[in-house]
Amino acid sequence: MHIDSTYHIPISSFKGCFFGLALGDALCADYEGGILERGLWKLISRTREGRRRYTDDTQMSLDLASSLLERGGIDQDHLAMRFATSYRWSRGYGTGAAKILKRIRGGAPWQEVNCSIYPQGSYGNGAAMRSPIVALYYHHDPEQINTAVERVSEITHAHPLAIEGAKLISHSVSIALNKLGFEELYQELLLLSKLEIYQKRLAIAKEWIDNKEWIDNKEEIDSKRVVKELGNGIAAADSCVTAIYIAYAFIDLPFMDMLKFIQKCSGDTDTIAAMAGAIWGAYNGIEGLPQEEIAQLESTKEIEQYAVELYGLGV
Ligand code: AR6
Ligand code: MG
Repeated sequence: MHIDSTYHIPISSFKGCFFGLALGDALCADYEGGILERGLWKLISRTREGRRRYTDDTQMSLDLASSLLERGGIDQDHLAMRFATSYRWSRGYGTGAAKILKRIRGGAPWQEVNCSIYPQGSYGNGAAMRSPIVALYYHHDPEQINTAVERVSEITHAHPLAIEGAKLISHSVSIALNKLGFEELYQELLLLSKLEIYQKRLAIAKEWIDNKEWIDNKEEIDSKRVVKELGNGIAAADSCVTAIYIAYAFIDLPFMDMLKFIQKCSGDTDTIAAMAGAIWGAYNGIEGLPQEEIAQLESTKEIEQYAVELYGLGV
């Protein structure tokens, strides 16, 4: 990555990334899936203290941050057990991921269960949604990101599509932390991307960002077109490029406008918003996020503390 070594990443970018992820997740969870899922989430979307609850995206990101900090790096067995002990059905985990985590909690080694539901492992976006934390941990040494993402992902998501999606998201966060634009991001992701579906979708995103028609003409971005060409599903291939595109399309616009657009796209709204939120927050810093919404979120002290500790590693 061609990073300007004179640029000093502020702590605000770390907080922005972690809070952007959690806010995107919590504020878009109401909009995920069909009527039943939305109805159920409305019932449990607040904690007893009235705080806004987040879902598995933020939970796994907190688990990853705590394990990395505690172990001083990636300890896959420790991380697998941390993911498994935090598992609660009420956080809305994917069905395959839920089964894997329950088996790990029951004592099965992660290496034996990560391909027990699907022979090649899960291609869901569950690895990508936590991958921003890898970028924060390795911000002083981005060359480590690819291998680190592979090791963090394969515990629950061994499929190449899930791993490549997670790498794209992690590198996007890294680029955004360094305040670089979409052109630099695209060049970086192009070098990294091996699978055709990602290459195709990245090229579409690039064309749309280059054209910027919706801004010049004051037109809205067409959500139907985004869904049709980039996807809005739970598969990593149907959501990672979508999140990257949306984050950069809205990079100079308000965070809540971005979330409203993601809600309009429907589908896996919370995870697309978590990934886009992490990228947007890394670029714009915590000052850009709606403070009144942060004040209502659960576990804000924990998120803040992890962001500060992750930042401290590179200073
Ligand atoms: N073959 C067929 N279907 C698959 C495969 C595969 N190899 N991999 C995944 N699926 P999962 P996640 C389908 O369970 O990625 C939550 O809301 C299958 O239908 O690994 O951790 C999160 O917040 C499976 O149930 O979950 C995310 O938004 C589904 O993809 C989302 O769910 C999800 O894979 C995915 O979370
Ligand atoms: Mg989700």
